[in-house]
Amino acid sequence: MSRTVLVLNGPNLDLLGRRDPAVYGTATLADVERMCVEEGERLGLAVDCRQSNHEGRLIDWVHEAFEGGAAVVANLGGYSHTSIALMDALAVVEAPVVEVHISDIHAREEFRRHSYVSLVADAAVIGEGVDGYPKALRTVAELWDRAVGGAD
Ligand code: CA2
Repeated sequence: MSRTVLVLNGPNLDLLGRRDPAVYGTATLADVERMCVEEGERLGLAVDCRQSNHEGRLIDWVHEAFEGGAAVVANLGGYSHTSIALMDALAVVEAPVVEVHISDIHAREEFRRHSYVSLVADAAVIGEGVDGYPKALRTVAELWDRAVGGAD
């Protein structure tokens, strides 16, 4: 059975590499998506990358992952800190859900330290720059392998 992972990037992440390099680095979103597809090829995962600045669209994509049995790697940007609706959507995904943040949200402003996504994700990769995305995909593969192993 082919394994699909939706890599979801939320608001403002389309600006990656174009502002704030001291916090978010110089890689663009296109660079990040390429890294994810390449890591997926190494891992035997079909990687589908999407970005939106709109909460409802992100929720629809999480529902799509739920319906299709796909895993989710999610950097939901500012919505991580505010969106109970996205948390509720992610909570029903049965395949692995791994949260990513490029910066170390726990070492920044107080309002970034809480993440609703963390409450429902199976794992998180935080503060490792854009290398956190391929790492999150490796984590998805491990969680999936472990789940299959556990079912035997
Ligand atoms: O560290 C992360 O990955 C964040 O999820 C990025 C979000 C921020 O709201 C979270 O607290 C932490 C926002 C991304 C803003 O993206 C920009 C990227 C480049 C230039 C300007 C904004």
